[in-house]
Amino acid sequence: MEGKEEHVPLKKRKVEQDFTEKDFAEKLQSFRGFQTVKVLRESNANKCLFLHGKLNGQDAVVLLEKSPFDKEKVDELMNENTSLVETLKNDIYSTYTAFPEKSLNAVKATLIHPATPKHITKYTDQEAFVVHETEDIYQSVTLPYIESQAFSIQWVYNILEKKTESDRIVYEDDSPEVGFILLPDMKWDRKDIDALYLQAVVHKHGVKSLRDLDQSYLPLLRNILTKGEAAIKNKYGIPRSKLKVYIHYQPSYYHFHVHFTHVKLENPGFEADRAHLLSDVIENIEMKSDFYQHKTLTYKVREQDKLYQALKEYGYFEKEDNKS
Ligand code: M7G
Repeated sequence: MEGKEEHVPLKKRKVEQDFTEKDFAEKLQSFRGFQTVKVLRESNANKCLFLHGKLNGQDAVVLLEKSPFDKEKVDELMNENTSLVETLKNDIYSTYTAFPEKSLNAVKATLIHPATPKHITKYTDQEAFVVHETEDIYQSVTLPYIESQAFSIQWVYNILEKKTESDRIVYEDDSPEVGFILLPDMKWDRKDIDALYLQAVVHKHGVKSLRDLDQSYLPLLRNILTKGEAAIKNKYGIPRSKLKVYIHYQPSYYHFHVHFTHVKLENPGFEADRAHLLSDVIENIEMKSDFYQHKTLTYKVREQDKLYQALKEYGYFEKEDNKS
């Protein structure tokens, strides 16, 4: 693999001794003196490489991400300055390795320095596990875990009480039973319409997740879907057919909320094993009121998630892996 070949010599390279603290304090001009300790994560799909290294004797984390193409610069890309090396030719098909000029070929680099052990863990690839959460596992492990955790959701209450982000509200239905606040998600820059990402946070307290939903919540769910979509069409001109409206299970916080994203947004949150389309959820409950109390729900946990620890202590993985 090309990427790997490029990075091996880095590890072997000798640290340059003439790099002083003063040089670093002034401005980092290159990675001269950077000594790679470990590749923390590599993703071909996301075209990124996260490294732990030493810089100036201290721990550093470097996040390297290949930049997306800029469609405004197509003319600069498609000319004689981009050299080609042919890698395959077959009839009318040919492939090349293309070398565009430097400015069109940038890599975004984020440096955390000095990095703490927490930073190193945060960017380390963690082992993932698939959980088939039955009704019984939910009652025995997940529910007690949710109830025992003091999740900090002050930021949610701040939104609902209009203490923060009130100037960003796109739409509000203030009914305590079926009402919600629709506002931009923190992940959205609020500029790129193709990356639109809004969140509906319900006024009603006590609805933890998908697991709690039954037919008594149908008015709430239908209200969010129809009024949320209408508000987005009204404000941004984006129709239903361009929107993904879904709920995460497991969510990262247990106050009921719904995600609205543009169909073009390839966000990692919309994973087949975590996103449940709101329209499907409504239909499932219409067919069977207690569908989500009984349904086995499948999702992924990572080894440093507290839920992973709780499942492990319960012996879930041992039983699961002995089934096959
Ligand atoms: P989730 O489905 O619980 O989990 O979504 P995820 O974070 O793994 O997707 C929570 C959503 O809340 C995420 O999309 C966050 O970006 C968003 N979010 C988190 N915080 C702390 C804030 C905040 O303070 N303001 C806003 N507007 N969104 C937030």
